[in-house]
Amino acid sequence: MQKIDRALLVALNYTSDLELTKQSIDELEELASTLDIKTVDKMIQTLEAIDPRYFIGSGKVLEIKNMIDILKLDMIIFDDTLSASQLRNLEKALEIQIIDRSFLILQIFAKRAKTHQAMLEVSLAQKLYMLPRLTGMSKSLSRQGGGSFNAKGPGETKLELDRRRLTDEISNLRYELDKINKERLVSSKKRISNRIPVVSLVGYTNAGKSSIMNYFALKFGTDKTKVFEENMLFATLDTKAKRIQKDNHPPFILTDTVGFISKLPPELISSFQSTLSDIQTADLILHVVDGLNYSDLQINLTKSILNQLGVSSTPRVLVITKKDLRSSAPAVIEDYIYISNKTGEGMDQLYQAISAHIYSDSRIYALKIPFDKGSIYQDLKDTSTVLETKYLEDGIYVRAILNPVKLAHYKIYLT
Ligand SMILES: Nc1nc2c(ncn2[C@@H]2O[C@H](COP(=O)(O)OP(=O)(O)OP(=O)(O)O)[C@@H](O)[C@H]2O)c(=O)[nH]1
Ligand SMILES: [Mg+2]
Repeated sequence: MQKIDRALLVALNYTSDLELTKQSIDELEELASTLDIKTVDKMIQTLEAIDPRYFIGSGKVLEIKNMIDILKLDMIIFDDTLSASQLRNLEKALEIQIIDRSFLILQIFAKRAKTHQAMLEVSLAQKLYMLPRLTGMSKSLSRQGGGSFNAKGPGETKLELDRRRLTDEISNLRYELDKINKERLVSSKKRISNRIPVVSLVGYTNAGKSSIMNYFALKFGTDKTKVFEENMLFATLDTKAKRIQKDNHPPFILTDTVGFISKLPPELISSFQSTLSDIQTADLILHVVDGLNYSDLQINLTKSILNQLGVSSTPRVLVITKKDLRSSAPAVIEDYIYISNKTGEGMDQLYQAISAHIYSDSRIYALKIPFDKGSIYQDLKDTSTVLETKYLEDGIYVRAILNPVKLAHYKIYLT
C-alpha cells in the first residue's frame, strides 16, 4: 500500500485581502489531495512583503520546525512559487521536503497527460521549472521512489541531470513541439480554406467546458463520442475539435482545451503553446465560468491569460454553467448566458448567441443553380442555412442565408 504523505500548507497574505489568500490555500489543499497528499494543517502568515530568505518570516520557520514531529509531517507545501535560494534555505532549516504550488500543479499535469503531445508539453514545463532551481535543488524536487512523487514518464526528474543536459533536453522538446505545431497550422489552414468558423471553449479548470462540448456533440455533432469530463482539476489536457451543425444551420468547429488555475506556472503557458494556439485562431471565444464555485478572481484570471495569449480582440461570450445547482443567478456585472449542461437549460440561447456572433454578416439571398452544378447545392446545404429549395425547369432555386465569403463565391448564381 502506498504511504499517504502528510503535509502542512503555508500561504503568505501580503495582498491585504485575507479572503483571497484563504480561497487560494483551500484550492492548494484540493490540488494536494489530487496527488493523494493529506493536508494536516494550514497556516497563513500576514506580512507586508515576501521575506527573500525564507519566503515567510524566520520566526515562522522556527514555529514550523517545532510542528514537524508533532504533526508527523512529510512535507511543507507553499502556496506561491519559491525561488531557488528560498527552497534551499527552507530545506536546510527545516530538513524536510519543501514543495511549492507550481511544482504541485506540474505534478498533476504530469499525472494527467495521456497523449504524446501533452506528455511533451508537460515534460518541457517541468524542465523549464527545474532549470533555474538546479543549484538550489536537492532532495525535494528530485525525489525518486515512494511517496506521492513516485515519478514516472513525464514526471521524472533526475538528480543527476546537470544544467547542460537539461538545456539540451529543453531544446529537443521545443523542436518536437514545433513540429507538432507546424502540422497543426497546416490543418487549421485547411479549416480556414473550408471557411468553417472556430468557436473555442476556455476557462478555469472544472468550469464545465468539456461538458458543453459533449452536450453539443451529442445533439448536433458528426462525432458523438464523449470527451472526458469529470469533477476533478485538470480533467482535460489536450485539445479536441468537433464539428457541430444543427439542422438547417451553418456549421462551426467547437474546440475544447486545457483549463486554467490561479498562479498557473508560467512555464506551463509557454510549453502548452501549441495546445493553446487553437484559442488564438478562434473566431469566437466562449469564456466558461463555474456557476457553483465562481469568483471574480477566477473570471479575471481567465481574462488575464487570454490577454497574455494576445486574443483580447477576439469576440467573447461569457457562459455561466451549473444553473441546475443554484437557486439564484450569480451576481456578475457583465452580460452572460446562464446554462445547465445537465438539464439543457439555456443551451438554445447559447447556440443562438454563437450563430449570431460567427454569422453576423450573413443575409438571405436567392440563387438559381444549374442542374450540372449539383455539388454547389450540396455545399450550400453543408455550410449555410438553406431556407427553401424548388426544382425549376432550368435549375434549382434556393433561398439561403449566406455569409460574405459564400456570397462572393456564388455571386454569379444570384437571381
Ligand atoms: N450539475 C451540473 N454539473 C455540471 C455542469 N457542467 C459541468 N458539470 C460537472 O462539472 C464537472 C466538471 O466539468 P468538465 O466539463 O469536466 O469541466 P472542464 O471545464 O472541462 O474542466 P477541465 O477539463 O478540468 O478544465 C463534471 O463533473 C461535470 O459533470 C452543469 O451545468 N450542471
Ligand atoms: Mg475539460
